[in-house]
Amino acid sequence: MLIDDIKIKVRAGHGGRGAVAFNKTLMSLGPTGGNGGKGGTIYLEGVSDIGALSYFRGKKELIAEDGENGKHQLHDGEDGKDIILKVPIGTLIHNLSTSEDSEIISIGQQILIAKGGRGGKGNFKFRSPVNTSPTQFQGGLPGEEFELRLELKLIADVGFIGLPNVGKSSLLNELTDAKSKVANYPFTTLDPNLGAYYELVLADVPGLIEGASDNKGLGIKFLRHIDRTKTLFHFISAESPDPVKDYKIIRNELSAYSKKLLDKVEYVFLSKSDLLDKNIIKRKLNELKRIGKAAIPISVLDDESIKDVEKILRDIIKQKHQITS
Ligand SMILES: Nc1nc2c(ncn2[C@@H]2O[C@H](COP(=O)(O)OP(=O)(O)OP(=O)(O)O)[C@@H](O)[C@H]2O)c(=O)[nH]1
Ligand SMILES: [Mg+2]
Repeated sequence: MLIDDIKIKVRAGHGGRGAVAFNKTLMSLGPTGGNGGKGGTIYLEGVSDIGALSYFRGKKELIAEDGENGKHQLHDGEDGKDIILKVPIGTLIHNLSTSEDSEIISIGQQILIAKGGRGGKGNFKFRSPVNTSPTQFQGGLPGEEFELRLELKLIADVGFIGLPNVGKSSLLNELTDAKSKVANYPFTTLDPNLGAYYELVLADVPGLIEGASDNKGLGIKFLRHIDRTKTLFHFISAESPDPVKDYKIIRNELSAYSKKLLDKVEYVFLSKSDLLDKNIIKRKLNELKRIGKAAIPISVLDDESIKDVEKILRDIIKQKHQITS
């Protein structure tokens, strides 16, 4: 199971205490207490592995090392080791303690999430002409401590949606190196799958059914992964007795998750078009046309139709460049 929503506690290291110590040689009785070390800081770092949040499963609290206390002879305590936690790109970090949100969007990007406490000053730092034998020292400061919710929202360009068993995974496998499981029964895909078509990331989302928003089937939690895609590929099987009804079922479920999903650019595909007679395909396309949807017939067994899809993908790539240039 893809872990895409998890709560954890993080606690950065506490700073070490400053030392109180004095030089023992007779000629100089000055203070020699060293400073405490800094507590370890906790960072999150972006990685490409979308399964990286599984590391956090069963872990309640992640604690960085404390700084060492200061020592005599002006030796400072060692700093506590930092912790760098890997999270998939597309992870939203909700700090439940401060209500602040941040986000990891690129590989290698690091975000500081809990700062280690500063180490305290040793008595050496308190010396002065009027206080040549100071006994003061500072304690270390506590490390920051937060409760976090890590929520993965995949960063994909195109989201594949539709009822189960309509050929979403088959097309993903056809277009990319992905090896999404394909089988002739509903709910073959249990977790979102990603594939790369040149620079585009395509996301195959588990099938939706009527009532998914009331937790029927696999529910609609996966729709978080198309929250941020610009474009949707909406698959309707040519085998469906009522393509318009299928279309509306999916749109209703999208709307129940978030109205914003309805505003995305949408391509409607009448999939598995090889299975039916041309005239029947035409009739089904017309039914969709009557509700204003110009569907495109596709089949993974027909090279021409795959080329049609690739043309759409190339256009999306072009548009992406226009936006960024
Ligand atoms: N004839 C034909 N069969 C297809 C085509 N595309 C997919 N199939 C078959 O349809 C069945 C379902 O395909 P999948 O790709 O697993 O469908 P899905 O939409 O990912 O299904 P879920 O993961 O359950 O939501 C499999 O048996 C595929 O071999 C097609 O273009 N033509
Ligand atoms: Mg599938």
